[in-house]
Amino acid sequence: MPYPEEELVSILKNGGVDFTSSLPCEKIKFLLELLPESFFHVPLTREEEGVGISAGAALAGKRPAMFVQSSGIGNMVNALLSLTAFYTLPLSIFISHRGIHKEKIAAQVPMGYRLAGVLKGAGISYSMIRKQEDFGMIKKVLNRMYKKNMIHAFLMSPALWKTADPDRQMSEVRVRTRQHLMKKTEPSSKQTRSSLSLLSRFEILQTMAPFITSKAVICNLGWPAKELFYVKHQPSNFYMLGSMGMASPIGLGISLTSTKEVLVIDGDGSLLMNPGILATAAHYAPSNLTILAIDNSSYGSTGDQPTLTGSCVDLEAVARGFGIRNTVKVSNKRQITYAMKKSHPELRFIHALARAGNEDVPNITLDYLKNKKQFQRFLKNESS
Ligand SMILES: Cc1ncc(C[n+]2csc(CCOP(=O)(O)OP(=O)(O)O)c2C)c(N)n1
Repeated sequence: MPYPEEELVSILKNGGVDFTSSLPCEKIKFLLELLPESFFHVPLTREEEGVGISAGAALAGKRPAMFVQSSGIGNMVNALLSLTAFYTLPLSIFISHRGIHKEKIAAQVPMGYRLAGVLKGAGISYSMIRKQEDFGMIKKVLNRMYKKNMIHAFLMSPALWKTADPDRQMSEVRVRTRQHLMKKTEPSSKQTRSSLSLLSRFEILQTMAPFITSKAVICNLGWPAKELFYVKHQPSNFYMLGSMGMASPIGLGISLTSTKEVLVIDGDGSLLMNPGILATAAHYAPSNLTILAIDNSSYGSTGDQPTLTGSCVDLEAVARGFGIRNTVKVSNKRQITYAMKKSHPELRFIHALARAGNEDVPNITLDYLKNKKQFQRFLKNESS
């Protein structure tokens, strides 16, 4: 009996899908690993860009399919309506439907529960795929929607996947995908990552921890938040649980309205999703703001799928290009300690190179509304 991911890929091939793009969700990590070797596949930096890329491919006669998390639909709706639907172009969207089945991340619930309503409101047809037997209808729907130039969404329940099966290690496929991406372009920094023995995200957080006391710390969603909570919880830490790409915007908002020293701990995947924030931050250049990007060249929280910082993007150069003048690249404990200790008379961007991998730490036990309250209390007490 093939894994459901393998069966789905074969249905898509038979259904004529010939162009794919994706932005990861942990629940479909095994499915995502099959895409590059089965189809032409574009790894995305933001779900919305996939709508545009798919529209271009459809104009050129392709049958595009996208693979995204339910949260990503929120990033796509305008382009879906004013581009794909407006020009009657075909697009199938395979959605990892979060927030509805044994969900552990509370922030997935609001979008997950409203997803069907959002699609309905947008006039986008959809099918619920709750079990492997529901795969039977996919081919028929694909035939119809590609023929009629429609958008159709497939809402795939997490109940479909056996992600917890310990025998499932597709790391060879992942390594091949990463090597394929790496080959496309030379790394942009002179010193290649492979020549450095890099720290993990967890080790970087441990190194930084003594220097974040009493700072307003905005921590990126997913594994970074869990690791920071474990390494050093303090009432001035704000842990994101959702809204990927919003860590630096939240930090900028606080730095513009508070006298507190603000530290954003962002990730490469999240910054690539919303890089424009670096331009906005550079424009205001608040001296009380530090954006620290822990760049592990991967979407570490969803299964280590490679991001483009492993191939063509140098985030420090991006920050400089957007106008942030005070930037530094760090890749070992000494450099991190020095950067954290140093006073900074202007906005700064610290680019911390890291190796991939998460530390096995427990979930955050602090309720998110309590976290908000503690954090607001800290911000209110301007003198502390
Ligand atoms: C709009 C949206 N798309 C996808 C996701 C799923 N997701 C959660 S965390 C994450 C990876 C973040 O990667 P990065 O910023 O590089 O941080 P890392 O986990 O590697 O530390 C992804 C893709 C999401 N939460 N929201």
